Amino acid sequence: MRIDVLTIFPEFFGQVFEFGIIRRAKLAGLVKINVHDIREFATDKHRMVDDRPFGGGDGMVLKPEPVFAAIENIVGTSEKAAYEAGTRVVLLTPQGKPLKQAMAKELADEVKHLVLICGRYEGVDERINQALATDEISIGDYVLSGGEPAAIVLTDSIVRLLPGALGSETSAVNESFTSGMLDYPHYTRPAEFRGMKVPDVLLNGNHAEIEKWRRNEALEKTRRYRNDLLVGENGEM
Ligand code: 6GU
Repeated sequence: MRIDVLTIFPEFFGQVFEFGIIRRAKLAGLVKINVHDIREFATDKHRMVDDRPFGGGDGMVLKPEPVFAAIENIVGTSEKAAYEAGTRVVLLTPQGKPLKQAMAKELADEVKHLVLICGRYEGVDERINQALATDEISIGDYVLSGGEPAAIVLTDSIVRLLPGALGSETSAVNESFTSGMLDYPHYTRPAEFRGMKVPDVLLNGNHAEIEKWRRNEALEKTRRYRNDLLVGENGEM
């Protein structure tokens, strides 16, 4: 997979893709990640990337010209009907479709070239959504100052699902959200730490009992914090 990130704050991405699973995936050649400064594609003498909103209002709006130029340079066309199969241009915006594990999985499975446009929270010119974006994604119901943290979250959620990224010792099959539930509690040594004991069931080697305990803990945790995962948004079971 190739991932190109378009941002007005390229330095924001510093070393975020240089650790753990993402770093390993890069070194294994599973993904190549490039970060581009939108300002580099501005052709006016002040290299403007944003401007005041038509109709008035607070804040600045991301201008279309440099973003169209960047997409033409990176994808080869700014006509989304002409994108190659396997190319997706995602606009990160709080107005987007909420990111879920199934979405990350679909992108990991289907996409060869992923372009992430980091919006700014005041807004992006609507012609960017209209003409360029194949998808608009939000990472949750809260406001960020810009799409940059969302681009990092989305990249992480996808890259770790690329075949080979997790290594043979771990697998995404049984994790939280893939199973539709939160994870069960984990413990490691020591068996007693500052008076807090590891549950006996985990120490007695009865794997059927351990599985049962884990399933029950996961269910309890999910019921307490994320009952919506069990009953759905509309209350169905
Ligand atoms: Cl993608 N962008 C911004 N600015 N805020 C967000 C978001 C994205 N997702 C959740 N909040």
